[in-house]
Amino acid sequence: MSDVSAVKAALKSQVIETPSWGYGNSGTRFKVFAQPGVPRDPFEKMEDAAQVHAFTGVAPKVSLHIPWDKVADYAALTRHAEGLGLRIGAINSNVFQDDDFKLGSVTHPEAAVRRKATDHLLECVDVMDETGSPDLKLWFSDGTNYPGQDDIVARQDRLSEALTEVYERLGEDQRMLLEYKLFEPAFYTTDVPDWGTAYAHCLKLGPKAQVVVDTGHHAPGTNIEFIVALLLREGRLGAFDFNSRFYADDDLMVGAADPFQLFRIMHEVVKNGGLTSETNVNFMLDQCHNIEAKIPAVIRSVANVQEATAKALLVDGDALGAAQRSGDVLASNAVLMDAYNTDVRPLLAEVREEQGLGRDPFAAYLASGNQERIAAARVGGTQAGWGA
Ligand code: AOS
Ligand code: ZN
Ligand code: ZN
Repeated sequence: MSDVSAVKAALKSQVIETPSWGYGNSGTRFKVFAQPGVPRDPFEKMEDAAQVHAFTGVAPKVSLHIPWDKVADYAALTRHAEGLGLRIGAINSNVFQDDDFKLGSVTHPEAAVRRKATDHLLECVDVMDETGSPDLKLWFSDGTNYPGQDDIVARQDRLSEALTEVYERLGEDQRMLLEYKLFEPAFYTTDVPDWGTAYAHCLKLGPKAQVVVDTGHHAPGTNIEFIVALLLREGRLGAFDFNSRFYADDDLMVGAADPFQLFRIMHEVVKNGGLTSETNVNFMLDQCHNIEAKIPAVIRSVANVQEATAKALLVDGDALGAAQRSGDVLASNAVLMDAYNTDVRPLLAEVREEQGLGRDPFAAYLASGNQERIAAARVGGTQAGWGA
């Protein structure tokens, strides 16, 4: 796309969904470092998400995680979010923090445990009804640690049964987003380890089931943009869980470890129609800010996605197509690299100015005094955190 006004319009209409858990305390299994000013409940998490939206203009949606964001009155939480200019995004289920799920949740060998897990997923659909959320996001920690521990195919059958029951419960405008992850917490087999397994289940379920690509959930060296291109071609790319990784599921800020990979992913998204509202790809962040301040880290992440998107939008599609058709390997690669090497920060600064925002959302937030304000105001109570 070389028409600058079209590039700007595309950037203004992009929506990036932020995760409620990104605003809470988080850490590794070694230590959670508490930070001042962290939200004490889901209502305060909405206030922090609203700050990100206020300074970036492209983050009006927030993913919830049940039960971490369990409240007595979801209508009140939704009203609170709407009052702040937000809407509720994906509802993330949690079938990984209960003793009963030691050997699995929906794939557990015992029917009673599978029932409990499926009931939780159905409860998440109830929350969707109450909040107006369109997306049910499913991630299963299910798997085994030792060869012979359980029957691989029987576990797939149990998974399929549960997914079918939940799929049938979905309303007209609700969809199921199935996430895969190579390993962890299971170390030998994982029941949804890769896009192929997720895709096979989605195909069987029907058109309202789509795959989530969490960028941190692959083996090193995996060509993630190929997966993205293929899922888009099949109409089954439902969402991203953006983050970056150096080693495993690091959940670091998106674009921090490998901005070139993020660009390559966004190039496939742009080229294959993934930015359009018809395709309806949900651009979510799934990150934990263990040592850095949370709101500015989310702002930085949103800006990183915007920068990759802007570069992808600047790829000269005509020149690329011509070079590819003529078999000119170096010229086609050069077209892509020209876009990647463009400094898009001035363009994004203009876009923000046109939206009535500060040119640099990160600096504008730091200058706003909000960080000091919440640190002083949110004293007492229990700070919300990953897993709380
Ligand atoms: C876990 O590794 C996944 O990335 C899930 O998306 C998970 O539900 C999310 O990280 C919140 O815990
Ligand atoms: Zn994820
Ligand atoms: Zn993850």
